[in-house]
Amino acid sequence: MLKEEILKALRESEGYVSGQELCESFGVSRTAVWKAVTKLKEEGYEIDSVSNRGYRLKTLPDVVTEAEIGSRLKTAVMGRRCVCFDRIDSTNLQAKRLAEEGAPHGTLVCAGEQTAGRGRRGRDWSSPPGQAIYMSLLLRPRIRPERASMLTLVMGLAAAEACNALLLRARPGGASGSWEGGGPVGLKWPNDLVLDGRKTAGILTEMSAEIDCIHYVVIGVGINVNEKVFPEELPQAASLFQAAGKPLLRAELIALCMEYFEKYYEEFERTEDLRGLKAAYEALLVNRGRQVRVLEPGNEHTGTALGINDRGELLVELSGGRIEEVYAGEVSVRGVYGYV
Ligand code: BT5
Repeated sequence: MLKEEILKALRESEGYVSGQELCESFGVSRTAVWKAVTKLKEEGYEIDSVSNRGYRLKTLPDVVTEAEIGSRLKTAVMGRRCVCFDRIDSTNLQAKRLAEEGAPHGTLVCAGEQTAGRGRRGRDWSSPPGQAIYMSLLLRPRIRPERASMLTLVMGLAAAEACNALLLRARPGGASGSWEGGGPVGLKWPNDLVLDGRKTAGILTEMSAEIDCIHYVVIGVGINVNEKVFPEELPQAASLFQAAGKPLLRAELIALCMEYFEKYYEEFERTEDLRGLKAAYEALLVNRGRQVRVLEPGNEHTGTALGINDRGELLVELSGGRIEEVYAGEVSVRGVYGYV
């Protein structure tokens, strides 16, 4: 889309970009360029236009719009169709509505605020405006329904890697280095991203299926990005801002999530399990080597988390040495001393 291409060109250039240059690179008229720039201004971008010099982007606003995300995407499929809302009940609900209307594999729904953000099993997801990411990705995987829960882990890994990549860029010295031990954002099996022992993101995967065939899967991700403080009722929440010490651009993180997810999803599709991603997942698994409480209804017990198997089940060593495979659907896992 022209608007996205122009936004990208302006963002990537140091100074002014002439209207002529934009016309030539995209093979369009001056009027078309002018119209696209006007639309960008209407969306809140501050763009200087100076005759004889051209256009210049004055600031990089933290907006979650189709143009902002589209201009940053490097994927072939994931997020290529993208719909953004200032406010919606829940991006998962909206993605499901779009799915019922036939929206394609890879459709991404984002919102600036959710009025009915949801966690798992009817819990709430706190979704105030302007600071966090609320997004849902629609997939139409050709896999057996019982394998779909692994997609939560694929997204968890992708989102954690994306957060770590963004935090690396935010460090003095930028993205040239690398994190020791994977990065500050880890994974708490099965669906949380964790920073300093607190929850920085959660994932809710939902599915419409028949017994032997999936209609669609919606993977919802909520990431706390720029919150400086959290309300009292969320003592175990953390934001990426708290780690970076400065505000981050949500659209940049959304695009990174799509990029990592596309890569990992291809790997998952190849084997229809997690054998190719297990090592990367375990490298970020904060439960690893720790005592965990397995909250199985009617059978609470403790053990040591060892890692995951190819199906994404948590391997827990019990006191007698027996290794239990914990399936996410049945139980919750908590640290013995707290949330992790
Ligand atoms: C989750 O549930 O962690 C899944 C959250 C998924 C949210 C996304 S946002 C986009 C998409 N649209 C939706 O409507 N949902 C998805 P669960 O493991 O059940 O954790 C929920 C619990 O986390 C709550 O009971 C709170 O204790 C806590 N919580 C709620 N909001 C939080 C926040 N913003 N940050 C950290 N913790 C939070």
